[in-house]
Amino acid sequence: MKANWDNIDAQITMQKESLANFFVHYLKFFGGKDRYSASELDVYNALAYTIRDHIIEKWLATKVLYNKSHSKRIYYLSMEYLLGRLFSNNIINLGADKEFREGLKKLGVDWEDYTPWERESALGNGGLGRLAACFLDSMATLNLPAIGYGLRYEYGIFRQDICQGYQVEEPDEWLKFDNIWEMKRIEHTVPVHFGGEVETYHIDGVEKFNWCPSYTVLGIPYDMPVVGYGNNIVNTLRLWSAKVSEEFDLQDFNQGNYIDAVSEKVEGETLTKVLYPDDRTESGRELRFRQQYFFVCCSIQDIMRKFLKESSDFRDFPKKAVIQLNDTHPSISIAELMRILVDEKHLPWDVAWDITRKSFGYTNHTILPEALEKWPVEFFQRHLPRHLQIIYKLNQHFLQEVSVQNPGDNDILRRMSLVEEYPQKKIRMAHLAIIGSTSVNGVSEIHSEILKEQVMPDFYNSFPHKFNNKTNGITPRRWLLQANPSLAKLITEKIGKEWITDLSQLKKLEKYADDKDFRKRFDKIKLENKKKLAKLIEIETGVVVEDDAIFDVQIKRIHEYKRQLMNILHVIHLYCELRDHKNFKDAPQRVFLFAGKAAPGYYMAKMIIKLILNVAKVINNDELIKDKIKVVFIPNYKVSLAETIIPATDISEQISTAGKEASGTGNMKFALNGALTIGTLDGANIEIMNEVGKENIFTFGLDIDEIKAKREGNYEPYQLYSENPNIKKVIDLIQSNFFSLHEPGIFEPICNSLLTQDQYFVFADFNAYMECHEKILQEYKNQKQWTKKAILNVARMGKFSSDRTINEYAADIWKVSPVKPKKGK
Ligand code: B1N
Repeated sequence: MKANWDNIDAQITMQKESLANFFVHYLKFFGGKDRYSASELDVYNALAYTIRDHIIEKWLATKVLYNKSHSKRIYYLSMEYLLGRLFSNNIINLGADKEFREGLKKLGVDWEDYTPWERESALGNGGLGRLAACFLDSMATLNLPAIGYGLRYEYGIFRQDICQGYQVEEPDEWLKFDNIWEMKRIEHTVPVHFGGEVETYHIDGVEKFNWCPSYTVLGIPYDMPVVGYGNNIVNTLRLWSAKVSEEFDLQDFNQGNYIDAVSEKVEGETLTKVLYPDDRTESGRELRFRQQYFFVCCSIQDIMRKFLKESSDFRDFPKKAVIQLNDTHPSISIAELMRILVDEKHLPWDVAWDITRKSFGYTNHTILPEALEKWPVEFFQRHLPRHLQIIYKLNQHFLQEVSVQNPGDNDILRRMSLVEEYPQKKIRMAHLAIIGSTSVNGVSEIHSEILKEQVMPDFYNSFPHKFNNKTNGITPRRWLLQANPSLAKLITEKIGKEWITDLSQLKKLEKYADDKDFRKRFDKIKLENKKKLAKLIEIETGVVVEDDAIFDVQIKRIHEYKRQLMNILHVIHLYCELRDHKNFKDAPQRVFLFAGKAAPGYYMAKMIIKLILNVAKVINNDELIKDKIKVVFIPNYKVSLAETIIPATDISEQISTAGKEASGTGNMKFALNGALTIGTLDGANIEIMNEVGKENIFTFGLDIDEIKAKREGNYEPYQLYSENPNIKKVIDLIQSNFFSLHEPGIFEPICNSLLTQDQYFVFADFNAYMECHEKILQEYKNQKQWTKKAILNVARMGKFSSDRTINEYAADIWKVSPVKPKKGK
C-alpha cells in the first residue's frame, strides 16, 4: 500500500492548548511514569521531548526549504562545540516560552524549575568551542544554509573538583542519561580507513595511487537541531561517533584471533571517547592526530554525498560548498579532499588543487607558538601514508612557485615549507591550511595584523589577498536574552525587541544613561543578579559574601598568558595594605572571583589555582580585615556558571599580556551585561574600547610594541622586584610561606619563574594594574557615574554580536546569502 504522505506530512501545530497533552503523553507513555513514580528528571525529559516535537517540525521544513533553494552550503568544521544547556535556549529561540508557560499552567508545571536537570553539553575547551556554538546560533538565526560538523565525544571537558586546594579531574559523563537533543542517523554511517600502504599503478601511462589501508573504523552521525531565533529555521549540527565495523571483526574472530579482534575494536572506539583538554599547551598525541583525521574523513564524505545529489561535475564543487576550518584542527581536510578528487574521482592534479583551494577558508585563533599544530611525519607514515605523499607533492609544487618568486633565497623556502626538518621532521598544519584556502582570517583587528606582520609575513607577502579579519562576536540570545532576562526585559520595554536580532539597536539606550529612573532600575537588576550569585557562591564554596559587594571577576581557562597570577598578586597587595593601614572606613566589600580549568598536564596553571585557593583561605578568615576583601574560586567553570556570574559582575578582568589573547569573547559578554572592563590593549579589548569610548573602560599596561621591545631588550624581572616595594612585599610574603604554612615551599616554582623569567611580564605591568584598580575604586564611589558608564557599555556593544561576525563571513568569504521562504508559503 502506498503511504499517503499528504496526511503524514500534515504538521502537528503546537498550540498552547495541546502542549499539556503532549507533555502528559511523554511522561506516561514514553517515560512510563505517573504521579507516584515520576522524578524531577522524568518531568524534565517529558518537557524536553515536548519541545523537541516542536523543533522537529521546523527542522524538516528547513531541510525542504534548503533543498529547494539549491543554494551553496556552508560547512563549519570544528573539533569543539561548547553548547551549554539547550532546553531554555531552544524554548526561547522558538519563541515558545510564553505558550509553554501558559500551556502547562493547569498542570502546575513551570518549565523553568526543571532546567538544572539537563546535562550540559561541554564538547570544548573554552573560547574557540564557545565561539563555534555562538556561530551556529547566528547562522541559523540569519537563515544561512549551514551545517556544523564535530565529534561526539563520550566525555566532554573534564569536571574540575578541588581537593585540598588542588585541581582534580573527573570524567564528564554527559551521555549517562538520554540525550534528548540528538538523533542517530545510522543510514549515513561512513567508513574511515587508517594505516597500510600505497600501491602505484598506471593507466594510459599516467601514474595512479591506490591506498590499501590496514584497518577501518565506522563514523556514525548524530544530529542535533540548531534553532534559529524567531525565524522557523532549524539547522543541523552533525557529530560523529566512532565504532568498529562488525564484518571487519568477524574476519579476525574466524581466524581465532579473538583477543586481537576485541582490542582492535576497543582501540577503534576510543577515537571519540574523550575531548583533548589541552587548550594551547603542547600535546602532540598520536590519538589526537587520528581523531582529527577521523573527524575530517567523515565530514568530507558527508559533504561529497550532499554535493553529488546536486551535481556530478566536481568543477561545480566550490559553487556548491564552502568549508570553514575552525583553526588547523581539521586542516587535514585539504589533503583529504585532494585524495578523493585525484585518487577516487580521477581528476587531474591541477584541477583538483584549483577546486580544493577555492573551497576552504581557514580561521586562525592563536599565535602562541606552542599551539601552532605540527604533526610528526612518522604519524602520517603510520596512519595516513597517502596523505603524506599528497602533502609532499603539494609542498614540492608550492616551493617551486616560491623559488620562482624569490630566486636564490633558500631561507624563504625553509621558512615557508610545509615540512619542518629540525629537530624532528614535522608537517606544519597552518602552512597547509594557508596554501589550501581562499581566505585566512584572524579573530580581532590586532590579531589579524600580528598574523600578517609577525607570524606569517612570508605568506602574507605571497598571498596578501587571502588575509582578512573577522572580529569575533557572541550571540545576544544566550548572553543577554537568556542569561539576563530582567535586563533584556527592561531594554525591550524601552527600545522594542529588534535588538535581539539587530544588536546595533542598543545604541538607542544611550539616552537613558542620563535618565535617573532608568539608572535606578538598571542598578536594581544588577543587585538582584548579585544576590543570585552570592547564593551560588555560598552553595559552591561556603564563602559568604555581601549582596552589594563589588564583584570583580576573572573567569576563563587558567593560563600564564591570561595572568590570573597578576590578579591574585594584586589581591595580596590589597590585603597587605588593609592589614598595614587598617583603613576600612565605609569602603564596600570587594569580592575577587575566579573560575577556570587548567590543562591536566599544565603544572604552572595548576599551581596558580592552588595559590588562589590558599590566598582565599587566609584572606577570607582573617578577622583583622573585617571582611573587606573576599576571594572566591568557584570550581568547575562551565557555560551555565558563566550565565549566572556575568550578569552579576561589576568589573571584568581582561588582563592578558598584550599580543597574546587573539580576541577573547568573555570580554564582550561582560560589557553587554553592564560590567566595566579592566583590560590590556590586547585582542578585542581594543575594539571594545573604540566602541564604548576610552572614558568607559579602564585600560592599562604595556602595548604590543612595548612588550616586543622588552622581550628583545634585556628584561630583568628581578630588578623590578628589588626596586618595587609593592611587588617585593607580595613575593616575600608568598615566599615566607604565609599562604602555605602546611606545605612550605610549594609556591617556589611560581616565584622563581616570575623572578628569573616572567615570560608574561607580570612585574612589568604590575604598577599600572595597581593604579588602574585604584582609579576604579575611586570611580565606583560615584554610583551615578558608574551606572552611566555601565549603561553606555551595554548601549555600544552592537558590533560584538556574532550576527555581525557571521554576516561578514557570509559576504566576504563564503559568498552565501540567506535562504528565506517565499512569501505566502
Ligand atoms: O579562541 C577564541 C579567542 O577569543 C581566544 O582569544 C583564543 O585564545 C581562543 C587548541 C585552542 N585559540 N586557540 C585555541 C583551543 C583548543 C585547542 O586544542 C587551541 N583557542 C583559542 C575564539 O577565537
